[in-house]
Amino acid sequence: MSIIHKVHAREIIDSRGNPTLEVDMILVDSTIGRASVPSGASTGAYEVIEKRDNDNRFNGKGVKKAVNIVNNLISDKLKGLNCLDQENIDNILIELDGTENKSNLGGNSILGASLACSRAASNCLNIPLFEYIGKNNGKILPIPFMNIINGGAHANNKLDFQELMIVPFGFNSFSDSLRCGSEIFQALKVIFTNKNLSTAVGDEGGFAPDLSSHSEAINYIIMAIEKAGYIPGENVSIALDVASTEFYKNGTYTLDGERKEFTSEDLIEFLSDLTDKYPIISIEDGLAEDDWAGWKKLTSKIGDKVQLVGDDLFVTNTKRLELGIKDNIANSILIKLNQIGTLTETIKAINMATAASYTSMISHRSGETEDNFIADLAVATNSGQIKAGSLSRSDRLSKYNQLLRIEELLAKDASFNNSNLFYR
Ligand code: 2PG
Ligand code: MG
Repeated sequence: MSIIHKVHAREIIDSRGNPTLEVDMILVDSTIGRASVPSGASTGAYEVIEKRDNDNRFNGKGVKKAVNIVNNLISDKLKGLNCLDQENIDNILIELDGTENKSNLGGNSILGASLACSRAASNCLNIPLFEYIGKNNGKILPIPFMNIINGGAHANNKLDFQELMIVPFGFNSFSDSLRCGSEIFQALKVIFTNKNLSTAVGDEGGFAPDLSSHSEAINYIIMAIEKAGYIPGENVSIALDVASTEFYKNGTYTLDGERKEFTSEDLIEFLSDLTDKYPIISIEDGLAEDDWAGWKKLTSKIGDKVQLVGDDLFVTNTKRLELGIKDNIANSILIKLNQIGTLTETIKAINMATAASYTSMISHRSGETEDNFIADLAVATNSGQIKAGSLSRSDRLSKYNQLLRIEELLAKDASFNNSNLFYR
């Protein structure tokens, strides 16, 4: 029943109009598990490597080579194995690739097969994915971190910070929290319309108007929270993804939006001031992936009151996370399946974080598909936090909508427990 018959991939199109991989794992009893692979814009240097064609199709971004690898090499290797043994399948994929950064088969080929395997397993057992992955222990619906103003590499405005998020934490259920997010999003739209600011959206479905500074953007968010009838800092807080690696060069952070060049110390001061002024509970990639000394200072300065999330810094990699934990760097890890390439390694990173009292936030990529795998992953691992973009665009809402279904399914067993959101 749970024996793999074949693995089949195809090239599909992602939310930015670029090709990506969709993989079907077909079992001998004809059960199919399907998964697709997301793709980042502000990718960290230490992420696994995507296999792209680099030819004349799709500006070089085609994934026919990856399709071929899945349909031949990977399919041949996995045929006859049991899809219920996820760790074994993932280890075989890792060995078959044989490189540290998965550049041989490509992180996308490997991840597609790995995720399709867990879907095939849950379909074959006829249980929901979150129950299968979480071995029935996943009960916590995550707090959504919703990116309602997009900047950086995700929009063509002047904001250097990539994401300004609302965090509706003070609610009894995920659905109430989502409703709050939606109401704030609509309030912000009215505010921008009245100010003659653009309400066109960026890659993650958040507004992307031209604003003159980060403070101005945050002030608009606060206005929207209040206009929607909520209380900033009481039940809705603010989170940032600075994505600072994007504007870090030769030891200098250049923030066009602030018309200034910052040293590491200047940026720490700037971020620290923002957290004094505004109800900011979480800052992701406040400093660049290679600025470990800066990270150490930032953590000792505000790490006891603000969640400091390592994205490009840790790249869902236990080796980098382990170094960070030893060095007291950050206090939280962003979890992206395609940064590391298999489900097993992803779960290990979450477990390592939890064991060290670091929080974990399950994350989408800026290039997404309709696949809502991360919603199930967030509940399965009781991570308690998810970031899946704004309140528009179906590639973003597919994750939040899946969480509504899971909440309904878990019914009274579901908890929307924000106890791991220490920093507020
Ligand atoms: C990030 C992500 C997702 P990207 O930096 O956290 O929001 O962006 O997928 O472009 O790396
Ligand atoms: Mg990030």
